[in-house]
Amino acid sequence: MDVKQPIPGGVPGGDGKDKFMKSHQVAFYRRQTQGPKMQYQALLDTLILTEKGARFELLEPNKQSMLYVSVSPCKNNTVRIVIDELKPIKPRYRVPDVLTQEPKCEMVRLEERQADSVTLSWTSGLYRCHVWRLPFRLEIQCDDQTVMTFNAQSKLWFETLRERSQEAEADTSEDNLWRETFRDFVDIKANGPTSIGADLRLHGFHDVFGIPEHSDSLRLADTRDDEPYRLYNLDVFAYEIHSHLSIYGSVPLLVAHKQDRTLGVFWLNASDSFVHVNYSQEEDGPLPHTDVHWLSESGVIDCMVLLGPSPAQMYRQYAELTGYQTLPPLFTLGYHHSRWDKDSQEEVAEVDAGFDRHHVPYDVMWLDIEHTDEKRFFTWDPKLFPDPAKLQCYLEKKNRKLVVIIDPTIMVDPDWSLYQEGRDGAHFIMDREGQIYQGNCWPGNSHYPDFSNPQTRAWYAKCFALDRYKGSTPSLHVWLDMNEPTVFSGPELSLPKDTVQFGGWEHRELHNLYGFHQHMAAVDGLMTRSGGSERPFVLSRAFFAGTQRLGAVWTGDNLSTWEYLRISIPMCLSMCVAGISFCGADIGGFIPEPSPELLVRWYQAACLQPFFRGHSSMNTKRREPWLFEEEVTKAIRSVIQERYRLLPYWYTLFYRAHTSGLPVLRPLWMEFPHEKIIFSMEHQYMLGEALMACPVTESGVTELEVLFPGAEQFWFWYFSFGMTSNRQTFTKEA
Ligand code: NBV
Repeated sequence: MDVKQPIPGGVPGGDGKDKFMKSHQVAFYRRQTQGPKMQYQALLDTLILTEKGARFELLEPNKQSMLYVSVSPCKNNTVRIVIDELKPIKPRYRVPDVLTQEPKCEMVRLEERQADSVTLSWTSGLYRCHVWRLPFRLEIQCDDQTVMTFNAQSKLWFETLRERSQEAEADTSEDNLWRETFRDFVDIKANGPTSIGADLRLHGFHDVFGIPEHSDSLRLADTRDDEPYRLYNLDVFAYEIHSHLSIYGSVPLLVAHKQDRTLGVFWLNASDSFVHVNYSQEEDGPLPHTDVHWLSESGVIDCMVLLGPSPAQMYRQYAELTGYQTLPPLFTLGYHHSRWDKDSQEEVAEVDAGFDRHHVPYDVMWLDIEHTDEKRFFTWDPKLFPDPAKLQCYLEKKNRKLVVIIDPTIMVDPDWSLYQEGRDGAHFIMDREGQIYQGNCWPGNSHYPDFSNPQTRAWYAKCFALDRYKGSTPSLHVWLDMNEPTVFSGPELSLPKDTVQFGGWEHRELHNLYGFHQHMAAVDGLMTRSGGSERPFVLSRAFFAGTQRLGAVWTGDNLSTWEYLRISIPMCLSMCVAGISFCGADIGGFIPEPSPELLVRWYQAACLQPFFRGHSSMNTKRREPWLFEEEVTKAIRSVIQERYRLLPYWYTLFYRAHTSGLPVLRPLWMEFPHEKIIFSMEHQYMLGEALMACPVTESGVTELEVLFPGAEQFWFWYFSFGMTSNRQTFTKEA
């Protein structure tokens, strides 16, 4: 591969891989998985009923640590389980800004009290909760059937805060609780060990999904002999395929499905987290189950169980907690043309004209980092873009928009007003010694705005105002990249966990919120810019639960191979399963060169994904649709035209997602919840309830066998409207 620029994560299969941690290299993961089993005991005598549900104490006899559990049945069939320290030496971090409102609780009744358990009920007795004393277990039952058991495997783990000890930093062993090293990086834990964990048994379920972002199958794999799924936003260029390591975004929502119920487990925690999935095996008995084990580096246990029972009810429950899909402006559902290159504004206008000349419809032109003045974001390269407003007006006359990239990094340049404002306004993240943290990224030495600070978000939002962002016009929209965030010089190419953010919290507590908070600020900025009259468009690489209410995401730096085309489908489906409908992958692969056949097949597949953008690295040949043989151009043109024909349908699906919470792309089980055979299918999927997609993702293939679910259903072939039989082969030429 010809790579002219330094590639931060290394090249695939190259030295990039060991830049990122495997679970066994992470101290809190080792402690929890290799440590002793904790025998927590529920002190049932302490049980009280409040307007927030039931509350009781927990004791771990050997450690004498006291915790409390609160169980809150909420309106809409959601049960929230919170576990925290009874008397912490200081408060533990609770994830802000993700829940759109405090869930409203139902009145709980104490149904029965026995020596070893209590039974609680709510909603006219349909749901019940049993709490067992020793070992502590918490079961949710519906109509006398157990749906979920919390702590079924006694994996509950809670490292309570302690005073800093003298031996803390002196000890350099691997087991030191206050200090951890990875490669040359030293992480000093100001609060010592703070990790938490818990297991949940999902009864009757044998298919679980969600917890993006991973480049893996739609149905989550059993991790018994494998890496757990990690949720820790990282910039992983050319990420490996079929891996459970983390990449750019995280949504801690796992969705389980069986014929008569869809259930969600929402683990509200923004620190480094792992998830183990174990499907029951034959020897475990006739009723299948799935054990899910969550482990997080810090915070509290805040776990919401969404009881469905239908997929639509489960998505309504999730949307009520974290927000509904934003309704994107219509133009954003059209085709986007992007390229990382050094084009001038004349050259950009020339590319735009090419689309018209070649009759390829498109709506949005994109500019990557080279458009800036030496990577000072919110500026323009004076030579390449002497009059950026002129370019935007030129595009706007054709009703087209411009999107520019904004990385979170602010170049350390004492002569630059934005830098001065950030520094003087105390808007940057600090290092553990109390100095402004300095890391290396595209601008060179950079500072990182602390978007967790509401004042910093307000300041950043103002940077998008038309009179402040020189050269911007109302038709300019935004692309947020590198917001995991990326630090070329940092551990795992990111911010050190011991840097310090708003309120004195260590970055480790809220790492996965960094991009989400920047996304919030940018959306707010564009909203304010239009006085609330226009819906903004902001694409972000990093994401978290709740991102669906802000904008779009994409799957980052993929490669131009058939495997990456194939994996783009389960990757997008998994995002949709986790509530983020506006997602897509770089068409053709970011790098290196797709063959013409791959490129055409990629357009065809991407046309059936929500965010439809061609993008490529500057280290590749240009890919404007007319730069290929006539038949390739023709095929690409016809796919893009097809997309525009379907635009009203896309827009309607987004409106539905916006009002009901149901994802736009749906695994087959969402539409055909009773047909077991299709539960793990990822190659065929539904676009809303009316279209089924089955793209070609292999070289040389022109025929596909398609399964038509729904015994009573009539299916029509989209291209001819002819009726189909139940299992049929279709021919689709490239
Ligand atoms: O800004 C340059 C690229 C961008 O084109 C790409 O889409 C992002 O995912 N960016 C990453 C930084 C460098 C990648 C090697």
